[in-house]
Amino acid sequence: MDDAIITKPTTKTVPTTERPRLHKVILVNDPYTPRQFVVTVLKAEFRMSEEQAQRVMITAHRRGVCVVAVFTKDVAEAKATNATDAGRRAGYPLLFTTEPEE
Ligand code: TYC
Repeated sequence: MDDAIITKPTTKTVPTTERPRLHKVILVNDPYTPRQFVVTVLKAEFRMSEEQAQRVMITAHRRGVCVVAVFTKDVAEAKATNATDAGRRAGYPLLFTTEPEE
């Protein structure tokens, strides 16, 4: 008797769970917003310590921009908008932008 073993072709699915791309929040320098105001906004919106906020502020002041933190797209955009609005309400041109991480 022909005991043929029938093997079904199997396809293996390799799980490829890609993490969502993170987005950077970038602080942009300007000549008008007071340094301490920038520090206050960084502390309030990004939960930074005084020291961290000072470092980020002075880096943007010297180099033109500084990455503040990375978040998912929605969170990065919401935080950048909130922080920019805080400056706007106080009459300053303070600007936070976002861009996707490489
Ligand atoms: N350049 C501003 C000043 O000299 C301070 C400042 C720093 C403003 C960083 C914006 O993103 C900024 N008063």
